[in-house]
Amino acid sequence: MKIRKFSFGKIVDCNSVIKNIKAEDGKIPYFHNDNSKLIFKLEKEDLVYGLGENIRGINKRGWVFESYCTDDPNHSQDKRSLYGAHNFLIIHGVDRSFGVLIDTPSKVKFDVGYSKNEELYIEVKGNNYDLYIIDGDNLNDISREFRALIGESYVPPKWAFGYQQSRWSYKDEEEVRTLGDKFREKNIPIDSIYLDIDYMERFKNFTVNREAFPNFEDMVSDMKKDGIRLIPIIDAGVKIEEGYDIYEEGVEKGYYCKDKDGKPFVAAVWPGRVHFPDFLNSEARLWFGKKYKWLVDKGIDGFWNDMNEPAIFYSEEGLKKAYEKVEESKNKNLDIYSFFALKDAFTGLSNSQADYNSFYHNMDGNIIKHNDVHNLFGHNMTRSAAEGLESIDSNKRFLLFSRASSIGMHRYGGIWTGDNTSLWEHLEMNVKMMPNLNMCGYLYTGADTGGFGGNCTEDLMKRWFQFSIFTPLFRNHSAMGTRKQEPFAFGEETEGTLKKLIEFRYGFIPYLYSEYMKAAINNDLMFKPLSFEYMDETSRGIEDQILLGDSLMLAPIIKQNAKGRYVYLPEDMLMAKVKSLDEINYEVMTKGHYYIQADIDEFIFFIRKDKMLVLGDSAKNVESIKNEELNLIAFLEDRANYILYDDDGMSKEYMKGAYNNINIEIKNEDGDINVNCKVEGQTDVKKLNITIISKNKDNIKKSYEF
Ligand code: MIG
Repeated sequence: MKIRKFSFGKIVDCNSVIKNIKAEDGKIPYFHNDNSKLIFKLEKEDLVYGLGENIRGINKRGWVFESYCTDDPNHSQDKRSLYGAHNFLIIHGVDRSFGVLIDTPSKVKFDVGYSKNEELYIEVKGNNYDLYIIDGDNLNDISREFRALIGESYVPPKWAFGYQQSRWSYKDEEEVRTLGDKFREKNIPIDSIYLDIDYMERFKNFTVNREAFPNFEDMVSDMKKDGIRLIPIIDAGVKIEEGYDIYEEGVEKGYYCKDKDGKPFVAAVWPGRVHFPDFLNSEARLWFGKKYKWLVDKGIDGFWNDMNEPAIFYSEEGLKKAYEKVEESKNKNLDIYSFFALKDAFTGLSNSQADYNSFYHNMDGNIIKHNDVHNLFGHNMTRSAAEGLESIDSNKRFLLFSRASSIGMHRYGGIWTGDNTSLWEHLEMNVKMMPNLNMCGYLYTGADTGGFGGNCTEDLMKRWFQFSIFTPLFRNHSAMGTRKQEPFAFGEETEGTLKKLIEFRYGFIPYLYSEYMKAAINNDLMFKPLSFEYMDETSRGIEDQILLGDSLMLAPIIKQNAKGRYVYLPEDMLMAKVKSLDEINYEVMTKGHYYIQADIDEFIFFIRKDKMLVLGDSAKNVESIKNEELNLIAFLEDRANYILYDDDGMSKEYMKGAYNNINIEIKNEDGDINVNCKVEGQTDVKKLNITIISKNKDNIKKSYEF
């Protein structure tokens, strides 16, 4: 048995796993347990992976984390929680490795060698959880088993792999249209532009501010004709306003979370006072989900769900107490304690435990205090959207991603990694987070490129682009009041570089999409730590180089003013040094340690031994990419194999096998190079231009026609 389950208490089904595994009695393997506390003795060499969206390294050792969906824009290393609650770990020892899922809706503490260096200590608040232990032959196997347990990852439409431009906010129709035109005039590829909260009428979900967007529908359709989709934001709070149909309907039907007296709970967020739809109630969830139709009918194909931790600026109760504190403090000589108590009465208003303890869900008849199921809220908001969209068009892939999440939400949508800042550390965090997000099922994910808060510099923007061109969600987003960071916001020279990087991204989509889809279908990782493929000690310790898909190793430059970087090659590899899609220099490198130069307008990545990369052309958007001719670069020693996946990119027919695979095999048989391609299904590809690069040999060019 690869997966074993043990149950403790348990109040609700978290919707995280899709397999029904019988809980065992008896001793838990690996752990010493004492009710809600699990203790595992760490060996010096053990690595601990997982915890999805989180601060610090790929290896989580040396810090304490708390799974508790939190709206905190300061993603600094001293924090314990971000927006997601991803309670999955892989412990990777020298002679034994295993996975652990703590399936619970409440707060979990993961002390990964923080209190005691050699101890992993897990504590579940409330002591209600299912513990799953996942064994496997190796790390890939463990990860795959776990992913099979939690179900297949969400698949977005193919256009969602294009470049996406966002800002809080492009505030009116003219600004949005002008922005789109600018990309087209400058021939910078783009697939979508985001609409942040100001497109709504006074921040009400499923409304449009008609003063700013008088011809919303025309704008959506004109821009879509030009290959640019508009992606509106949806927030978790529903504004309390007489005459607003959604507010009124929800109250009438009893679909909002309730306070202790059974009245709809009042919180305050952007629009001022709001109610929270009870996403944990199946009727309320479907009700809200179906509201997305209002925008779908206006031509909208994608959404981002925000503030669904849920974020609470303040509650009536909290504000009342703060005012009382003011009254009490008036005319007093405030000393260090009383002054800070006064200040904290306000700074502590947001996202307070008191508020999370003061409202209730009706989980299909079961009344539960919010804080006991806190981590399921964002998950179920996005599930609501996915179920609603499914009811609107069951065969269409919509773009959908969320800020808050927990294990299992990856079946409904992706996530973005929230309000980061324009800091080099946050680029580094973006790199390190990718493998752990993938392990927890989140494949469609990426960070706010360039940083959300703070002011981005030109060099950070370039380096960040050089990494984000590899992440499925490639979105440039920034906050109100910060320096503008569209590709043309910095001046011509930077614009030229960013444009080339976006063009590279479009050329990279055949490989990226192929790897994404195979990872989704086979429950594999797209981004992996080196240790998943290389067993040597050095590889186990590397955190700033990661594998992408079957063929590549990335080594992004993430330090300011760096003219290059150190790279470790666990085996011979083919380095690609890129200036643009048409200017890539390949060089075979022997295994070992290097310092590689790559100035600010260049980046590097590596093709692994006996592996290949497929590149296409750039285009103005994904749907206009013609993949009739593709370039294939192979680093060949003996024999290389690659499966190039493709499908219609818009429907769910791939689930029924409607996709095409080109099975490419290149063999070196005593100096004779043989290329073989087998096509499954119908491919648009007519020709492969193949470059075969081997150590100490001249490059060989071949073409293969279908
Ligand atoms: O922080 O809607 O993370 O992407 O631009 C304010 C405004 C609320 C938080 C999201 C951010 C978005 C912003 N929202």
